[in-house]
Amino acid sequence: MKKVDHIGIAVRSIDEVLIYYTETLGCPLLKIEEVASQKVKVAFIDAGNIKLELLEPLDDTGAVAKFIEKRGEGIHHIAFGVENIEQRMAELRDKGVQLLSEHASPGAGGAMVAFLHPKSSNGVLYELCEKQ
Ligand code: CMX
Repeated sequence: MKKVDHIGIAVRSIDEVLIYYTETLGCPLLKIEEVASQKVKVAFIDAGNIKLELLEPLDDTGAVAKFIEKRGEGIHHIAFGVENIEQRMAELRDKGVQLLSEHASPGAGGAMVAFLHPKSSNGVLYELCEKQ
């Protein structure tokens, strides 16, 4: 992996925390969108050499809602930018890494995404992210 694309941060309410990122920290808001397939609303923040992705649950059943319920708000995942996601997934699978899906699926910003199980990554949820 050569590039971290973004860091995902689970929050209860984007509306409530946005001013902290934009005004207090001085990092511009890039865009807000809903990713229905992941049951989240996301806000991308420009933090210079990297983006922060604020993740707000859309309901009580998604992965981020469960994360907040169990652990509270905080760093949720680290996303590597990759060029050929299906090939990367196959390479990692061959190396014994546990992936959370057979194939990549559409994520925020029109990217194709896939996740590595935190159990096979020392307790860290990693995302692979291929921009289209
Ligand atoms: N980072 C690190 N560990 C995590 C984690 C995270 N984000 N989320 C869950 N875990 C850990 C749990 O603490 C738990 O560990 P223990 O067994 O030691 O307690 C273990 O993983 C299993 O967790 P769980 O609470 O039982 O939750 P689930 O098994 O239902 O789901 C996971 C965990 C990672 C498989 C699920 O969250 C998932 O499929 N994630 C991928 C999709 C996703 O996260 N989407 C949201 C982001 C969308 C986006 O970026 O657009």
